[in-house]
Amino acid sequence: MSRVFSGIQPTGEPHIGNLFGAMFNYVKLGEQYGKNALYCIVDLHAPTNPLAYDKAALTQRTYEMALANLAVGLDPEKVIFFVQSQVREHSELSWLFTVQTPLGELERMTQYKDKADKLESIPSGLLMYPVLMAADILLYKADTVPVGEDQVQHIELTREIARRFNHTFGETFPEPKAVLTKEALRVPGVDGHGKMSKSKGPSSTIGVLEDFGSIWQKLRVAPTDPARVRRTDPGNPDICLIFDYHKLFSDLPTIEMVNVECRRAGIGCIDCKKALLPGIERILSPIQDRAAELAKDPDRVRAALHSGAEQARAIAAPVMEEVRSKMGFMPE
Ligand code: AQP
Repeated sequence: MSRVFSGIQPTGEPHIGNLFGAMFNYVKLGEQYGKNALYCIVDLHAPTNPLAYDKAALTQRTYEMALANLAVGLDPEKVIFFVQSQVREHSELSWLFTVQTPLGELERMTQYKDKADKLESIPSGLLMYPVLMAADILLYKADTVPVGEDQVQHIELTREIARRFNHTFGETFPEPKAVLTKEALRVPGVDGHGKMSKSKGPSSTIGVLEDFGSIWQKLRVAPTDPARVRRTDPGNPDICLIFDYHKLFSDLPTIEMVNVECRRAGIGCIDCKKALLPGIERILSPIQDRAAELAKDPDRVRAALHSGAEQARAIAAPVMEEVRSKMGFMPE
């Protein structure tokens, strides 16, 4: 039996990188897999990065992340949707994997190196992040993980952790594979500095629930092809993040028009950015409307998460029993 697992951190507002890289895929795979699709707001990951963790905001961000996913179309009646910290087994399995994972494998992770570079004091939790992620996935014996390209190295490590456990303690876990959305491998940040990321703050992101006026203010000043100094200079859409966004939001004739006209200086950058707005509104408006509707009844959202945690625990508990027994711990 095949099973899907994926997680999303409540480290800020969900953005269009999350939407195209992961959230749309959650809905699509959820329709196929039903209760064998588990989606989790991975709040235990949030404190691993001190620059992104905010104790006062964590509960609210967790709620907002749930709301956004439901608004995008995740149906908690059909899939299992829950909050990681409400299923204690994630932490337990994470520790049992930690004790088996060589330090060198973790130190090689590029996300760890990028984040550690920005910190004066590095919490060991930042290094252990991919071990917790492996526990998240393997706790449900999931074999299919819809993620953005930034997580592929972590899935490789998860496979390694599963292989090592199976080799030492006997066949237990599948070796999961990443499922990528081809058109949104790595959505660039609107500030032009690397991938769009919640933890970099609102200057990097276009929020799924963001007001269109605010989105336009960000797009208006977003960097484009740096070689295009004057309106009459031809541009190169292949290195322009606005063109990347067109490929996500616009219809084919608009994408084609922008591609051709930019190269022959037939369209200026501001007009090219304005041409993006109808596509953004077409895709985000219905999501924002649904979110406004759901926000009228926050208790319903919380009840859905609570029920999701119970369903997740029902799968996780026997897996933990199996792991404890195979590792030689005294039965309760
Ligand atoms: N820019 C992106 N393009 C495509 N996919 C993306 N994902 C994240 N950013 C992009 C995918 O979204 C899912 C949730 O990942 P996350 O919660 O780690 O998202 P984030 O915005 O990257 O969050 P943070 O807090 O800012 O994390 P860091 O600091 O790790 O970047 C994943 O499937 C991810 O691949």
